[in-house]
Amino acid sequence: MVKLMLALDVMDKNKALTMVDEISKYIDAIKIGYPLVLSSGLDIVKEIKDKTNKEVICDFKVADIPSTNEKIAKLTLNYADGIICHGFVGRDSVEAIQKIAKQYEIKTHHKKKVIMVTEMSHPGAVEFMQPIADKLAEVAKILNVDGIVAPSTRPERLTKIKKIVGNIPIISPGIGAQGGELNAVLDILGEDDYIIVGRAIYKSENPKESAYKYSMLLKGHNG
Ligand code: O7E
Repeated sequence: MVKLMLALDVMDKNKALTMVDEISKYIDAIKIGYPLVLSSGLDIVKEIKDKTNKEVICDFKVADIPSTNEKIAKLTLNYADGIICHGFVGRDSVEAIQKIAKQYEIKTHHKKKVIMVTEMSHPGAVEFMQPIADKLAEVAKILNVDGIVAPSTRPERLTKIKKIVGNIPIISPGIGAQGGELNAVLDILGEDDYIIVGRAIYKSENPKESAYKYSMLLKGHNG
């Protein structure tokens, strides 16, 4: 079954904690990015992990030289189950994060995922990212990363990128607020893949009901 990852981009710690209390039973994973960490501190990652016991992925879209990427990965993977990085900076930068992930896996006996962005979901991604996205997907395959990010806003590109990466799980944002059509995307994704939904849940009038609705649609589509 395609899984549901909540993009918890709220900028208030209490709101974030209340939100996950209410809806964590309807979601499979939680993505924490700069809006929440910069407003609440990195400790929020541990707090949410402890509270929900869900898969927690830090979306820091890491894009630096290998030695700086290593430092960011060390701080992040202490508590998070995974980290999202960019691939356009080159494979050595991604490998630096993979090295730290492996070390933490040995230390904690838990899987630590390294997820690489190929093509982003916003309109501007066609300018610079789309022309190199297939190549990035090929690199992701060679590096055998644990997941790649590809857009729900462009089903034809999602299809192409999925074909390139094969069995590497896809994590796909763009459903809801960005206009991506759930049914079109569910026809492409498989059981190891995720959709990311943010505003359509946390900004809706009733986040609990909205999360429940998405979880039912995913279940329904998968029979
Ligand atoms: O549009 P929303 O509110 O459903 O939120 C989508 C989330 O996915 C948000 O956190 C945004 O930063 C993220 N995202 C995209 O929207 N597009 C992308 O191409 C990539 C991401 C992302 O999360 O990258 C790492 C997975």
